[in-house]
Amino acid sequence: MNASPTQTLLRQFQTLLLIRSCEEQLVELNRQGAPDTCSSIGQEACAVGVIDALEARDRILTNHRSAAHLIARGADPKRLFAEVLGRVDGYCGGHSGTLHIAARELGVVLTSTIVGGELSLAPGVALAQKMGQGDPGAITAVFFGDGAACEGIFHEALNLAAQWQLPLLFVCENNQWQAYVHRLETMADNAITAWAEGHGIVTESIDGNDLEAVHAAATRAVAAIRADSRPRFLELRTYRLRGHSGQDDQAYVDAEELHHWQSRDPLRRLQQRLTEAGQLDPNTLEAMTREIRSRVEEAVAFAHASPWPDVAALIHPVYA
Ligand SMILES: Cc1ncc(C[n+]2csc(CCOP(=O)(O)OP(=O)(O)O)c2C)c(N)n1
Ligand SMILES: [Mg+2]
Repeated sequence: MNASPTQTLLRQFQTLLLIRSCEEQLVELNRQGAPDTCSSIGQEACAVGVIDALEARDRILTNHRSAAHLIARGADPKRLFAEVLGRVDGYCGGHSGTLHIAARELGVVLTSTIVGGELSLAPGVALAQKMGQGDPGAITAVFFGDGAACEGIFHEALNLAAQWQLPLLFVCENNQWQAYVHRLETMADNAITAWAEGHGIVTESIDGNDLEAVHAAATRAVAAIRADSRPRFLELRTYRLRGHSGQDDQAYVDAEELHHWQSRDPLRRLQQRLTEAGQLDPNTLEAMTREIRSRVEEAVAFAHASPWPDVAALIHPVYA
């Protein structure tokens, strides 16, 4: 039986909460000595809105803020945390840490910590699909940041995708920051979509903190790609509410700008919308939060209990 629109929205809200809770826990694990992570706190609606518009047959490439994309795709927090802690039960057997996770079973081909690395490989994955690899009609989605859009590889990827008519969805999470540099120091305000349109690609620029708007735009783009096997481009305007990585104190961030975006927090907005529509009451919210908290605690315990990889096996899946 198909889920009702309300059930779908509640499930999506729950995924936003799970992502937020997992990422806050990863920051805490880092504070306790685990490897550093780049969280996407404030950007969760981008991950859930787009990934919910994809199908299991589709492929995903992402960047250093991949935890949200992985969880939106159904990653098990236990295996995600085990990977971050370098344990055998992680998605890559503990070989990748936080910044390189690939998960074949989820169709996540790559997490690239080389900024723009995901853009260099995504046209190849989409070309393979076009040439008959994988399931018929499948497409590729590539997530990247506004900083990656300032690199030359961005234009190479757009050019090939347009010229070869690749089934590729470009998703730029424009979170206003490029590590410690504000994006307006490196690009004109509305440069991103103009650049993509210069390559002849149809674009949409969306409020990336509005889950329903992101999901609707992604659904339109995915349907269009499947119909004509041409790329589409989404710019999702959002904000990195936390620092670039784990323990960054954001001392360089303009307080007024941060407050402005905090008031547009995608979780609070969807919570308010559901509450006002009578679809979410405080008891349900509390039960959801409690369940997610215990899932995250179980995941931490699981990861800590998972064994370290055998040293002799460390070089096995290494090809270069
Ligand atoms: C090729 C390359 N240059 C520089 C870095 C260092 N670096 C890591 S993340 C980052 C910022 C990237 O900004 P953006 O693409 O907007 O992604 P965001 O971090 O905002 O999600 C930089 C410069 C890197 N990892 N790779
Ligand atoms: Mg950015």
